[in-house]
Amino acid sequence: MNKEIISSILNGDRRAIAKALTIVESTTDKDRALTESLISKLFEYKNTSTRIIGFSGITGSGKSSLIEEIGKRLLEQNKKIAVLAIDPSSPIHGGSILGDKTRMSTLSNHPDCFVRPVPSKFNNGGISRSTREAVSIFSAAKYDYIFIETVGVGQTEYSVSELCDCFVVNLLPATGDELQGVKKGINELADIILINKADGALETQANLTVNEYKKSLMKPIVSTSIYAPEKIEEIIKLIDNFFFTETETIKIKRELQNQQWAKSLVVNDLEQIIDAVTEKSKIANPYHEKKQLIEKLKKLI
Ligand SMILES: Nc1nc2c(ncn2[C@@H]2O[C@H](COP(=O)(O)OP(=O)(O)O)[C@@H](O)[C@H]2O)c(=O)[nH]1
Ligand SMILES: [Mg+2]
Repeated sequence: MNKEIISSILNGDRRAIAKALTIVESTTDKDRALTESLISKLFEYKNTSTRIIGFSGITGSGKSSLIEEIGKRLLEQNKKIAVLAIDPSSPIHGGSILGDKTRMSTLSNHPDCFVRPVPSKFNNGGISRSTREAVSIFSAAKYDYIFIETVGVGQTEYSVSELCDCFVVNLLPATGDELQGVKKGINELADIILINKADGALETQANLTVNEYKKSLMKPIVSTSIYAPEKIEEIIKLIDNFFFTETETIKIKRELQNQQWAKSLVVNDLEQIIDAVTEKSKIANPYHEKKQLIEKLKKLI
């Protein structure tokens, strides 16, 4: 079965891709084993020219709308696009996963584009446990761009930046006091910063925000609006430019990300073994029994 699904994915077959995504999201033992053989094989076919772009910002800042506009132009360049839309706030706001799909209606209905809402129950700090695996599937299927849309809430930004080549942070025009400072973390992590909704009444404020942030941020920063095609073009140019000038940085980033990924796989497996060992033991004194548990573990590994 695996051989068949692998060749179908390599040929870009949508049904095979959907099936593989379901397998990697599943937590059953059987699917975990399948995931391992599937992804380790697909990894050999990883397309190094696939651009992985993290897109973070608060809910309602216009991430999905911007990805739709950027994506539409990339489709005109005959690119294949995948969007992994992860929204940890969806259980609270309800229907925001559906919202993502409607905001990206062109992309959702285009044969060269695959929009995958990631159910929030799989989220861990805004990042799905299986996001790396999903990226590997789209990369092997020769998608040119993979957008990972997440809600930026502190820790999430670190997690997304560990998955992508280029990290875009989407902010809104700031007012008064907010202009004074921008989170240090954003400056460190972002590769490109957007101030969105620079239209109508907010346009002046957006431009002021850009100028103010430029004083303290050393990253490309532009105001943008989904209603301004030239601004969307500008974002695409910034992304292109990033990939042309930062080739070496991206290479190093990917090596570190693979190390991190391998580490998390080991941690996951170890955790399962540790669970099995501790669950079977009657623990009277945790400190006393720690050594014995470690001995048992050593035998198992
Ligand atoms: N005025 C204006 N509204 C926008 C812009 N981008 C998005 N919106 C609106 O902001 C709302 C939230 O957009 P959405 O893309 O769902 O935000 P997300 O939660 O960050 O994905 C929607 O009503 C959009 O139509 C923009 O550039 N200008
Ligand atoms: Mg969205």
